[in-house]
Amino acid sequence: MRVQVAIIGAGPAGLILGQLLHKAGIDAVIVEMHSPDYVLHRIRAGVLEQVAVDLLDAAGVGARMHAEGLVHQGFDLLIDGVRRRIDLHGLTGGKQVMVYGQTELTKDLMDARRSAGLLTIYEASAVSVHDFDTDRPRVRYSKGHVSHEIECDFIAGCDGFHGVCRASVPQNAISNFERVYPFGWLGLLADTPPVSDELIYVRHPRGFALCSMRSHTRSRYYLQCPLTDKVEQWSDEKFWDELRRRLDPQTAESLVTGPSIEKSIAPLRSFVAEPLRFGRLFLAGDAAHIVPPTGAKGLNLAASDVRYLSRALIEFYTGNTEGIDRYSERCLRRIWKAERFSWWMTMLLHRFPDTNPFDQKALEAELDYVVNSVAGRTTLAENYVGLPFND
Ligand code: RFL
Ligand code: PHB
Repeated sequence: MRVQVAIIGAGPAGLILGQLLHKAGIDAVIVEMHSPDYVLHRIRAGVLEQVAVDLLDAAGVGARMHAEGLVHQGFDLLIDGVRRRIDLHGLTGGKQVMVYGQTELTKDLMDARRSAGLLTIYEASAVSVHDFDTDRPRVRYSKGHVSHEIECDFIAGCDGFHGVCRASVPQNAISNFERVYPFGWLGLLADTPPVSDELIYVRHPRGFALCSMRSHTRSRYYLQCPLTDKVEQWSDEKFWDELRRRLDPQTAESLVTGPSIEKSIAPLRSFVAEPLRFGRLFLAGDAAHIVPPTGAKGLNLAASDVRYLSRALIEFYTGNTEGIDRYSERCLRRIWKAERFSWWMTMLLHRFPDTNPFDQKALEAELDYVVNSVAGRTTLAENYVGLPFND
């Protein structure tokens, strides 16, 4: 098979890129190791920045998101038992975010791909990338014990943190920057009405908690937990009890509990690989960087990478190589700001087992400043809704 662009991975990055390229008349195939069902049922992100919403509109997949997504103009911080609203809309000159589950977004993108008759090869095994230092890169994979080869102009590595693309780059050509956190997030999804109309980020001596949602009837909650915890140790009852303990009495009182639909533990990590381009191989999304979910930036960064990448590839086919030459630098400027913000939110709101008492006091003072100064709240708000593009 020969295509212009071979995309590895059918997560949000790969699917959005596929849609944007299709709109521009560029021929692309997606190669994904898992089944459509598996990809559709990974419960992950919930908050989209305006730039991600705009991109999904540009890709022609925004209709259901606008009909069913929830526009949020603020969120609450619950610190030392006191709830304080961060007025995103007021602090940023009218910006807001969209609460719409990654599963729904993935479904919309898959449906659009299917109805346009675009090829996605699911359940591909032994995927490998070759010759990306030439202008004839290749992708090999097996399906049903038969080996296949795709010849292309470019490979887009949208295959997530554990993917094959970043791992195929020569070690001496790439630098990795990483920080791992000594805790995870235990997430629970339930068909119960959300405890509040807006998200609540909770800092508590027992650990961080987050009250989020997917709709008016479906809630998503998270608890900071030790990395050694196993999901099986957390009955639904234990989860709800612990969440109530981390909330203020009034919020705890209004919490509606019910059986979980899903429960999982995710470790927290900050990671950036540099650069993002290796000849004709480009990394995008979680393949290139990971943020702890505290700032709700992972999916949004994946969207902003593929915005740059789609534009770069479209420009290339009109004879201009500036976009592909500057892809890495443009993405990294935005990535590092989101990395900094996600790290900062994580430091401020979580309980670190080994923080010394001075650092602890300094963090508390910083949080006090952020919440009680307009400048502090504005910094938080403008990063949360998403920084503007610099191009
Ligand atoms: P994905 O979604 O991991 O997709 C990569 C795809 O590549 C496939 N793959 C391969 N395919 C072929 N060959 C191989 N060798 C392959 N190896 C892997 C995989 O099967 C998969 O289908 O990466 P992508 O597209 O870059 O998207 C990134 C986002 O999924 C991720 O950043 C977000 O979910 C992060 N995130 C959040 N982001 C937000 O913007 N807002 C949020 O509110 C938010 N909340 C979250 C989150 C992530 C979480 N977890 C579970 C880490 C909450 C949580 C709990
Ligand atoms: C979610 O709803 O899954 C969610 C929301 C906000 C975050 C992280 C996760 O910061």
